[in-house]
Amino acid sequence: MKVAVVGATGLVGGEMLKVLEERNFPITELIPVASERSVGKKVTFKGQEYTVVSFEDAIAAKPAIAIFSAGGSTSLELAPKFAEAGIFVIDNSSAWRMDPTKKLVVPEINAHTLTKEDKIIANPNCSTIQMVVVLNPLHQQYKIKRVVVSTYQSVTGTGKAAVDQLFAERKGDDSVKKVYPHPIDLNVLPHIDVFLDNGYTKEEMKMVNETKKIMGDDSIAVTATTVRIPTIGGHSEAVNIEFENDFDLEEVRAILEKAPGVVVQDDPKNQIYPMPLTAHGKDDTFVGRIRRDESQPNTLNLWIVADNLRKGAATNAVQIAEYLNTNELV
Ligand code: A2P
Ligand code: 11C
Repeated sequence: MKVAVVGATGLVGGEMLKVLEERNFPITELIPVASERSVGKKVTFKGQEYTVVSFEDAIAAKPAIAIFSAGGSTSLELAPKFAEAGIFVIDNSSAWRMDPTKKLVVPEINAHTLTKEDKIIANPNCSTIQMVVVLNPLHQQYKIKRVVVSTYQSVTGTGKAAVDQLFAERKGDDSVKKVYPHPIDLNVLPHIDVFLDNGYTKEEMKMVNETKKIMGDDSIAVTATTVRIPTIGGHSEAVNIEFENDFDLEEVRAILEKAPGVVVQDDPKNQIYPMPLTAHGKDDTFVGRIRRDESQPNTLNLWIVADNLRKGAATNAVQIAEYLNTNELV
């Protein structure tokens, strides 16, 4: 199968190439695409060099699937052009996520809703994906009423320039472009994406709205505070979940141990709990610190960590491509 990766020179694009290779996706030809300024550059895939081409050349090469991670405005402009040419687009930007005509897919939860007609498929925001893979199996059993989440997010979520800013600050080098309004090293910014009129950030509202759409239940109340911290390994989340029904902690643990894509790391006596350092480079979502909220009934606290470039972006997108392939939709 011919596969185009649009944004192949970016942080998520690079991770897409690694994940496609590691999971042995059946690619016959890789078509890397980036902006005009990168056309002619080389990217490496399965030990072979591929030349970056323009989007026009990519469409002319007729890939079956194009995985996009090139920002919202590029996606708004280019995804329809690929789709009109009959190419399935799996888009990692926020451009199409809340469009009622587009599916917002986390394969463990709702890939079964996909059809051959879904030519543009939206990949959710990283902080949403890792939360819903844990919430969904618990929702099936106990019905979630309300979720209160606080995040601790990696600078890799902002892109290459942010990683450069963090390491430059650490070395005392003031010459790099600043992508954050304040220093990020030795600091914590309660600010991810732009502020909206309601006082929340766009990242916070993505967690609210995308969760309801993916889980197919508008009754789930979600409130979020999203925070950038100086780490690169992945996003962490402290999540407080209130259910309609009471739960048994051992049963919660058993449900999560069986949940697809979820790994339980919960042995506090031996200092075992999820961390960005240990989640880095992994495809799974890690959950620990599983405990009852003793301040009110039917309420659980837990801690979720995943590599935001992996399950939060590239891995989820490649899993959607795998679903299209194994279910003969493509
Ligand atoms: P380029 O490297 O040529 O700028 P990141 O978020 O890590 O900065 O990556 C963004 C990715 O999106 C890069 O691969 C970037 O290419 C790509 N990109 C940006 N604008 C366009 C565009 N108009 N068409 C195709 N790819 C684009
Ligand atoms: C961050 N969650 O960590 C963002 C990055 O909507 O896909 C991904 C933005 C998105 O900054």
